[in-house]
Amino acid sequence: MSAELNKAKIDVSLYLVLDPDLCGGEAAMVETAKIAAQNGATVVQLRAPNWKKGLWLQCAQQLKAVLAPLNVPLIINDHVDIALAVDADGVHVGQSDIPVQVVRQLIGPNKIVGLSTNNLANVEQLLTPEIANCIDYIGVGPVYPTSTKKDALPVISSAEMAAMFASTGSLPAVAIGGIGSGKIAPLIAAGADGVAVVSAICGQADVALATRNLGAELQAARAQS
Ligand code: TZP
Ligand code: MG
Repeated sequence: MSAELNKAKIDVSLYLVLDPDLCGGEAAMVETAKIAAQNGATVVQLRAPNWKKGLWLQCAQQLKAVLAPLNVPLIINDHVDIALAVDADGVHVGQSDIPVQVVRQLIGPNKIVGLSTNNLANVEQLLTPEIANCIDYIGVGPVYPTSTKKDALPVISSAEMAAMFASTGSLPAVAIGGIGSGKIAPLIAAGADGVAVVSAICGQADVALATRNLGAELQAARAQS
């Protein structure tokens, strides 16, 4: 499968990464995902680094039930077994997780595989056909300081970020880290295909409004660049 074909598999425009603590618990998190998906989020990832697998499975099932009717893909962070168990749309891994070739082998050709990158070398390593054909999009971050991920890597400089986006070819690239109101335009100008957010949606008093505002800012940034 070529990277060109992969491109159609996911719209990374407004990518919500869930955080159960920021959302205020599991039930509130599922509701947050639903409202965000109804108001413009184009993809939702379940990410819960501290959870036991039982809770992962239970919540992933609930998320699948609310997101599938809205045609918004559900991506599972790290855990291929959970993704397979609930027939999720894909898996997202980091540089030190299961290699993307193995994820692809396990999850099959039709699911979405995403990979986090933090520097130009990470992106350049993906450009061999063997690896590029295993992934459908990359995350690029952190692009701004964030307090949501305690072990976040160093913030990527504007110059390196632009070089990373320029190197991805047709592979969709979504920026992540510290993105909120007023922060989107420079990322789109630098070449990002979309923005991934946690705290700009999770825990917001009005999730629908927060999501719509981010979507409007994204559209405005695209119109300008
Ligand atoms: N990966 C890199 S930064 C980050 C993740 C999961 C957290 C982003 O959270 P926020 O609240 O959007 O800054
Ligand atoms: Mg990971």
